[in-house]
Amino acid sequence: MAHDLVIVANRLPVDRVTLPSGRTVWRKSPGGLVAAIEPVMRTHGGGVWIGWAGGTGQKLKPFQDEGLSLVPMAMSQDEIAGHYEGFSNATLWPLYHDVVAKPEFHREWWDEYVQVNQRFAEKAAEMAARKGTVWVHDYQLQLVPQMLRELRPDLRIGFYLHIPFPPAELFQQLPWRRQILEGLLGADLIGFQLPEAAGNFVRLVRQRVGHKTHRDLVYLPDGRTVRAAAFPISIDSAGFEELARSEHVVERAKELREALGNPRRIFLGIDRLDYTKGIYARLRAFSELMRDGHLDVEDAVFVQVAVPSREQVEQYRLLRDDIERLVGRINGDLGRIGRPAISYLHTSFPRDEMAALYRAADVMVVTPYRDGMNLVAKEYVACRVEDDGALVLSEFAGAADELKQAWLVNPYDINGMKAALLEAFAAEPKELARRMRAMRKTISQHDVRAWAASFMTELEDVVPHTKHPRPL
Ligand code: GDG
Repeated sequence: MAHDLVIVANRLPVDRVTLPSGRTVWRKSPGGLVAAIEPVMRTHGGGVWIGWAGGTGQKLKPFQDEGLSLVPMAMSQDEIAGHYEGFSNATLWPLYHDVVAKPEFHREWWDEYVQVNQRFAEKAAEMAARKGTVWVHDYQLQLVPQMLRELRPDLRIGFYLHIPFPPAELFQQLPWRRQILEGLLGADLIGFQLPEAAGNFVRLVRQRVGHKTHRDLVYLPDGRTVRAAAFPISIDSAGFEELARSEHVVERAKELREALGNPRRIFLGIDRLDYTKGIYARLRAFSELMRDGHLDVEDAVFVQVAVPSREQVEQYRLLRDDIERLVGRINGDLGRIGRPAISYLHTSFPRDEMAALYRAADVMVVTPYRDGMNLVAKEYVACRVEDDGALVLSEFAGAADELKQAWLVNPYDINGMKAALLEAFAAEPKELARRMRAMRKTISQHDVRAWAASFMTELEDVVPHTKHPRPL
């Protein structure tokens, strides 16, 4: 069946899980992309989502899940190692995040990346209706727009990058930089989180590929025009707010406080266990405040939820060891019986439990070294229905562009972070309310529906293959 809207993403919005009984079921997967796109599909009357279902080898048939049409793509062991764990998560991910970790360049990984992108493009070409719209997502699939355009020039193609797009000084390290730029230029509209990222892309296209550009437009020799612009992503604000107000979540938040021994203040971090998120530095900052006597385990506890992520990639395994060693040391040095300084959980939770944690936490600490947006920061704000609670937020998260009333910090500056944590800890209710009200207003006006609608509207405005006047 042909579809007017095709979403192409690395992952499907569900994971295939094998239960202890041996039965396999589909479970909604955690992660930024899923939370953002699902409402879009529903408001566009269906459409189809193409993506990997996790796991190896199995050839699965297209199926429906809670009203969504899903097309699973099979990945071989070699493809997972080369495309997913390798080129996507050990080359592009660190390169696009300020080389916080050293990117690895391997030619075999690149070959797998090309091969997987080609297969995804072919599947999208097969599923899309004539003159339909295809929306491709994220760094794992940057070659799909060009490959798809070659197969189906009739389509309208949009691409959205969820992670930062680096400045030329970093991007040009990539041996395959030109192929990536040309791959993206197959799209009619390329969306980024922030204007700086769109600017980085346009500058690189001008310098490296030699195309004419004017502001956010790129003029291709074949007469096509490509637009590169910022569309900051958001969350289902009303949905989170409703959840936060629900009786069971309010009750659960109280239980959580009690379980933690009713400390005066609860600090909270929730992140995928990723080296870009700055978990180690934030826990150190917090522990130094305790060590120096500014905070006490009777007053404060830090709840850190570290969601398991990319566990086959070496850097992630090393990071887990580092963080768990640090947590053990901090609790060993500073904790008392029944009163750890850090309550550390290496797990993921259902949405209700996340909302209860957001409600229970007095200070939310989000300190990535670099982050495309960071939805956790926005979700916290949406859940603070009483206009209380403090957000400590890294300047290097995309969210800092909008959440200006947070305590903004430089995560490389441990003393600066300590000062901000203390201020947030001690802030007066009036000050908290002033800041939170302003942030809540921002979040309620820019939710994920508005984000998707503005991207789709701009994409639909693009008329493929018409010549736009060139600037003089
Ligand atoms: C990438 C970019 C960008 C987390 N743990 C659980 C859980 N989550 C949900 C959160 C949130 C999402 O996952 C995480 O999104 P983030 O934005 O914080 O981070 P990334 O995963 O790195 O996302 C990022 C995003 O894409 C969207 O464009 O903002 O910059 O890196 O929604 O709530 N959800 C549940 N249980 C968990 O344990 N249910």
